[in-house]
Amino acid sequence: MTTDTAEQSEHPPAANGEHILQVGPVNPTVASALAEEFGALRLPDGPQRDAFLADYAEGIRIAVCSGRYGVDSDLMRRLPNLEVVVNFGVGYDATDVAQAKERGISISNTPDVLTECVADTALALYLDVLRQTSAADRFVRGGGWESGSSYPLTTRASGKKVGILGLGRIGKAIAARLEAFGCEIHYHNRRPVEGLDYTYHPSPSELAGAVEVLVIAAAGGPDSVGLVDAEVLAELGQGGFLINIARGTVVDERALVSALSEGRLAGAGLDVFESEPHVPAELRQLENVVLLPHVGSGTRETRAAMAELTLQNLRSYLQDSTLVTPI
Ligand code: 8YV
Repeated sequence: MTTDTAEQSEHPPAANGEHILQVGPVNPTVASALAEEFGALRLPDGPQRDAFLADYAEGIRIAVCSGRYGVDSDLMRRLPNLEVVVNFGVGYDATDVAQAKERGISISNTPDVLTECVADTALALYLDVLRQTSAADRFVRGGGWESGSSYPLTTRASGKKVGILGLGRIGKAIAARLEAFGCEIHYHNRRPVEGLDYTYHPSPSELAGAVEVLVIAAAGGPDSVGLVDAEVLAELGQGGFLINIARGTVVDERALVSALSEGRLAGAGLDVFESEPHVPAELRQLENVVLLPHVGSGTRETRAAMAELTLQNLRSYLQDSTLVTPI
């Protein structure tokens, strides 16, 4: 970096001398605090990125990002003095965790504060897919009812056998809600969870074979890519339903689209997709599929709590190099 380049840069240095970088769009409260309180730099997209990094990469110690954009392998490699990634969201699969571990870079996320809202979203999808409330709403709006037709019968939602793939904080909150619906809870996790009266299955396909509805609540990242594949979907079977509020990458999306299009699965409720915001055209045409734009945690209350926790992590790191909620 030459002094000339730095002086001519359109990106001013961090006002308070701290070297904080905002990566990608973040929650508006976090974005305002980053700009106004912390004088953070904002990583540009496109062709300006290289020039920006040439000017500023060496000085960056802290990156703040959302679960969606993260600090990927390439960007992390280009930030030689990065110490910490402060992630807005419980999921941090968009960040290169392996490289972070290797280089001793810490990561924080926002667990707990979003558990209830994400679990509520799973239940909203569960009820909608089985009872077809969105499709029935379209039927009323489209004049189907007034024209004298009856809406077709749907599937009972109470008392089902439901499998939870990933019985962590969010998985447990989903299970607790389903218990209130009289459902029998089965699950698969890397290890059985102590002290819970749910039925454990040693693999995703054994779980899928034992239940009528499979709910994915497993963390994203390299360990869970394609965990729900064609074989798991075949086990779930023609009468089975799939709900995903976790990450699109946990499901083989092509296999899911084929199973739904060919009638080998009864329906699906999806808040997440493999390559967001892209949603396969085939899915949009299916009446037995409910599609949400990744809004699991998207309430005013929860997003405010996530923003607060993100900023607490940042302030704590700046104060004494500790994180409130490290991963
Ligand atoms: C977040 C999520 O809103 O927390 C997560 O992992 O998937 C969402 O609830 C999203 O990550 C924010 O970018």
